[in-house]
Amino acid sequence: MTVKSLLLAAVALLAGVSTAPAQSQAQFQDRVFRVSNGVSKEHPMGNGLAAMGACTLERTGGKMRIQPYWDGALGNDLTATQSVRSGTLEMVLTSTAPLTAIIPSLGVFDLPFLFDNEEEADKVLDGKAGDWFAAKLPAVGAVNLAWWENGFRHTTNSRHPITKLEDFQGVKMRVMQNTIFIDTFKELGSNAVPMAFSEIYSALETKTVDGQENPYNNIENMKFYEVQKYLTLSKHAYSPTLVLFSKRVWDTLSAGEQTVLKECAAVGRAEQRKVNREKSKVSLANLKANGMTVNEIAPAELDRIRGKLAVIYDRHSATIGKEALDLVFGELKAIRGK
Ligand code: TF8
Repeated sequence: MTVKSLLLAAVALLAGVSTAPAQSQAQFQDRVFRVSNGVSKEHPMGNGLAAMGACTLERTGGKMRIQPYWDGALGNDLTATQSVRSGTLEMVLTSTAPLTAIIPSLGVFDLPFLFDNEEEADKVLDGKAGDWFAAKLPAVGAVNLAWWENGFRHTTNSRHPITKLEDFQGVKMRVMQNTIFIDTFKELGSNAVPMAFSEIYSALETKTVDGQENPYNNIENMKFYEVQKYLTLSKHAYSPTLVLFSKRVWDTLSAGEQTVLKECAAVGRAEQRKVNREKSKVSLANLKANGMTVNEIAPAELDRIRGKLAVIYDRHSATIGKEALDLVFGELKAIRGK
């Protein structure tokens, strides 16, 4: 290199540094990403998407917009996921459970009483286990931008308070379209009816089913309290939420755009989880205020229920696969120290 070319390179470098914001924004195109949600806009998913959207706007000089659609307007968890996979929709927020027919290993998260608390879920999902599951998605046409949460699930019904194992007997329960959930409620003696989320309210109203199970925020958000009298704090499962982006669309984005989406999905995650947890307590109080009778299950009864459901782990371990099970249980062991 001559002295002159060295000087030129140095000047270019300096110029590059000083004009960095303008230059880096040149890598962003005007883009609108539609996001499908099964819930309505007051749900903490809305807070998460608002934070994510503000982040993408700010980072791209107003070029990349996140446009949420609510109340299943673009489909339910499963159908919107199919649209994302085929590239006709950019994004979906979905629970993992409806996707186990596509990725069976995700079924590990449906095992009853897997997580004890949110800290465990966060550590597993934000660590190497979460990364391992996310790495399964591109092969089926999706990129997971981050793990958000639907949350711990509880049981409602219109027949009677569920305080013991026998109370599940004969109750017609709507469950997610997922073999582990179907099997779990059958094992408890309920009549498990798989159904899309958007159909629950009218199924409860017409008594096609007696009950359903979902996090408090969803029970309030969907106004299930209008058609359900009893809420049992069963905390029997935790639903992670995938922030899925269409792989077909993803591959048309610049590396810079992809980075912004991933980083802003993490910003959204912090907000979504925070609000979800705060709002959860408020929702429980609101459900009571709206006339629901709320009961806990005594620890000894909960042990009986857990004992009865141990068989679910055995029956589904082959489908979930040893690698996924070892990974998640290994992480949980490390977290719990036993
Ligand atoms: C269910 C799920 C759904 C959520 C929601 C659409 O019961 O919990 O409520 O995935 O975000 O189907």
